[in-house]
Amino acid sequence: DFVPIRRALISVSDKTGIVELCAALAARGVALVSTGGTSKALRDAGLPVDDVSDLTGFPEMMDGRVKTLHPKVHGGLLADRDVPDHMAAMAAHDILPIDLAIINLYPFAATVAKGAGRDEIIENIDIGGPAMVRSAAKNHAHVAILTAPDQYPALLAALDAHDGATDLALRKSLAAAAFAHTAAYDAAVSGWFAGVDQGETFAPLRVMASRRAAMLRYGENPHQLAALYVPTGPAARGIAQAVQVQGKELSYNNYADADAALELVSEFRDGPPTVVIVKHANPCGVATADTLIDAYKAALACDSVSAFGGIIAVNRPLDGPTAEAISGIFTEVVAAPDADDDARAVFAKKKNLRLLLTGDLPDPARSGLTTKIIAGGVLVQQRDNGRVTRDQVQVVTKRAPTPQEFDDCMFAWVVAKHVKSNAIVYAKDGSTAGIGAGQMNRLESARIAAWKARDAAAAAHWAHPRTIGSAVASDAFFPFADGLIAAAEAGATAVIQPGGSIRDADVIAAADERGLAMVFTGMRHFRH
Ligand code: 93A
Repeated sequence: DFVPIRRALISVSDKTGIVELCAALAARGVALVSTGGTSKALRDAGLPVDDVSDLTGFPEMMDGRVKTLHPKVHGGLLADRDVPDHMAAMAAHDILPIDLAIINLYPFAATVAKGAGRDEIIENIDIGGPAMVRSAAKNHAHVAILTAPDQYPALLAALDAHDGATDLALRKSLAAAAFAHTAAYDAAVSGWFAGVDQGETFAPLRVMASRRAAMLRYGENPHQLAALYVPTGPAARGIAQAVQVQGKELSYNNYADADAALELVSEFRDGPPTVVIVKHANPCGVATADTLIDAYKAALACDSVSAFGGIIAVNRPLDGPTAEAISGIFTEVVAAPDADDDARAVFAKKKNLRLLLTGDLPDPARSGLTTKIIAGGVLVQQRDNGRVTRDQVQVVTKRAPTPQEFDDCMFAWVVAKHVKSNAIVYAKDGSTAGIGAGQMNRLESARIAAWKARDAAAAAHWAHPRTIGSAVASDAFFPFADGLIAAAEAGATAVIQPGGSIRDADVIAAADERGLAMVFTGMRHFRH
């Protein structure tokens, strides 16, 4: 089961850690054979290395398209050392055994992601690399295959443990990772071919490679197994890439809710300090203010009952006072671009609270795909990066919104995009006043949101619910006037909605009768 490493073939595009690894191998007396750019990197570092072209007797040719596709390479990787016939073939053709292959592939996904032209993308389809990866992985009984820098330490540890040899269990797990790597690679290539003619970038599919999977404690419920898969492409940035600074292990639901919170707060990436509190994938309070702590207080006031055990995302580095305020109630997760020392010290006292640092917030307008598994298939769509600017909305009532109403309309509209349909969001002075989520009809969402606003007012000892004088957003058109009338009865004075119902005239008339100002966006934001 133990294979001493005598000769390694190295051909890597991502040269991270390669010099250090090869230095360690050379120190153990391993002979190094390598392709052009990799050879140069090793030689520049003062390591002894043979060129693959000396091994094959052929120069690297055709712009590198043909450099390792040769029996001396594949024979050395594929020969079954236990089969006399294979050994005889090696001897007859002067083929040297290769015990270790270190290969990573041309950066196809990154080339697509950076917006390269067709020719450059095609040149970045690696052929020789995957062939070697597959040869070595197939022959894992005798050959170890490394396909990612994060695997290098495990190899060196095995060599230390087994007197310069690899063990079968390691080689087998590396082979599994290797085939996952080539499968993901080919999926990215085929996705590009499938999408390119429609002018679509399917690179964001960045198919998941299983070596980047992490098992979670369990799924949505304890009887469900679950894992987090992280795309291997370089462009990925989201909650899955956040750095956890402290706290318990993140659960499946934590990830889902933190994602919802981060996606929503990112909409305010370039806006004033903003805080989002999420429960069960829906925001229960969102607010903007001059300071983060004021934004937190306003967001909390929207629905302080639901905020218990909430997931919070903010669009500014966390400061001590805000962290202190957040610590006032039980909070599961806080996601922030960064946190200062004071904030970290405050949270350090809350051992269970997970603090996630995201770095710069993701671009809310970025393209990408979202998927939903249905029985027997997968639905794939472009992510909802639709945005409406002020000059794109159309006033449809006699009265136009006041500047404050307009601000609140735009704010409520962005929040509504992140609330499960049917979504109704009341907002006043840059914070949500009531959120109605996930109801099967729009009227109920409007009523629930108003009812929650009344509860919030009672809890905070306000004279009136904050829906009085608010703007209300509806994620899709009002099919009847009843939903709008319910919002007016709750005290809303301005409305933002897509429009487009066959009964728009009724809805506009109901708004005019009550002196409401209403704007149409022409864009809907269903979220299921
Ligand atoms: O163009 S290829 O498909 N043809 C080959 O024969 C080949 N052999 C290795 N690409 C090939 N490679 C790839 O070159 C490897 O997968 C690796 O990504 C890259 C390393 O090239 P260099 O050592 O010149 O930097």
